[in-house]
Amino acid sequence: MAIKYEFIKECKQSGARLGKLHTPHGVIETPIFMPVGTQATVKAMTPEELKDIKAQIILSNTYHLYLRPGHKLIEKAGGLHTFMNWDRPILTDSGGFQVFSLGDLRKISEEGVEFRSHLDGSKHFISPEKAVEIQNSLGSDIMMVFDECAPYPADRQYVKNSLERTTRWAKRCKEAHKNTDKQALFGIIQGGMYEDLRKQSLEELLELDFPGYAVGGLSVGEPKNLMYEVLEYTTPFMPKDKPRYLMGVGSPDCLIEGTIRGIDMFDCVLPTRIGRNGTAMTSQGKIVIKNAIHTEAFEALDPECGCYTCKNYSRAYLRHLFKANEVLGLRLLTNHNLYFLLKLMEEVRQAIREDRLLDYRNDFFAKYGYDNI
Ligand code: PRF
Ligand code: ZN
Repeated sequence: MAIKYEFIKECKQSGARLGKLHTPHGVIETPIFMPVGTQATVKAMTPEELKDIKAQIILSNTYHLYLRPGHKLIEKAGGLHTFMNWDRPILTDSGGFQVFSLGDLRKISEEGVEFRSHLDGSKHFISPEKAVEIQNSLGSDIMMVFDECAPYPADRQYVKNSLERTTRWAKRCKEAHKNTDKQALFGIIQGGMYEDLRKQSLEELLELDFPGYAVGGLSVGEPKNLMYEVLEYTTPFMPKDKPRYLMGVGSPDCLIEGTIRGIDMFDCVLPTRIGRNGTAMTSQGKIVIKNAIHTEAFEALDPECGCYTCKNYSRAYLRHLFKANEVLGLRLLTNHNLYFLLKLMEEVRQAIREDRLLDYRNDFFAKYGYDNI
């Protein structure tokens, strides 16, 4: 077994879970936020900087690395950890979600997905077996099955067919996966916004006995309350002794609400993406650094933040960097946003430890503003 989930306790106030995930590259404290390093780099951050802000695990993408530089090259380099100089855990997404996002550029069949590269238009085919082969070459600690994420909205029959195919693909992924002692393969629950279909998906996947389960197909354009509802009727049936991962979700409110509903792992491009375009998440809500109001603001981005950016630079300086298109500006905002979310999750874990996560949530939203980003 590549990984082991150690359940520590449940928050008496909220039911949220505190745990530890043991992986071949170290232990992760859960609930956790995973910064996204799509192309074998968390944009604008060195691995040392990621360690300084206490990132415990990062996510990377099968689809992108397969197209460029190619998984065989990364295998030759000694695997993704060595290639990118990151010695902590890595989770790779299967490419399913990225390929399905290509729209007209792809064709789905039972065998797999044929698609054209977003880089040069060349033709490719990814099957469940291929997605596993690529992830085996990359050597990630946690691999994801090749799934189909249904769009929102989608009718029941479409979602049912799609989840049933996802189950068949999950089975093929499991059969193709040989490196089970070094790499854990997680199943992905689909089923859209239909309660019975979520249950069906989970039951089918449980029979395949994966070491961890993700909830996919959420944060695809549905209202947040609908996403919370889906979690409420899905997570109670997920195994208590295995990690639960909510894919592609990472706004502060969703991290807290997801944790309250029993999720252990999250990932999202949000903090890094908005950081690069000049938006900061702070304890008082979001700040758009280019706004004129910050021209002469010589105070920190977030007076309550202990990150490198907030300890050393003013809003006025950061605004200047963004106005002048200086690369340091986006490095500093990325650093701050990731620190902010990682710190938020540390506080969430502490609140679970002390059985006060609902109080923590209410205090957080009173200051941050609910649904602010
Ligand atoms: N499947 C996979 N990756 C994902 C998703 C999914 O459903 C989502 C949904 N928000 C994000 N990333 N494989
Ligand atoms: Zn900061």
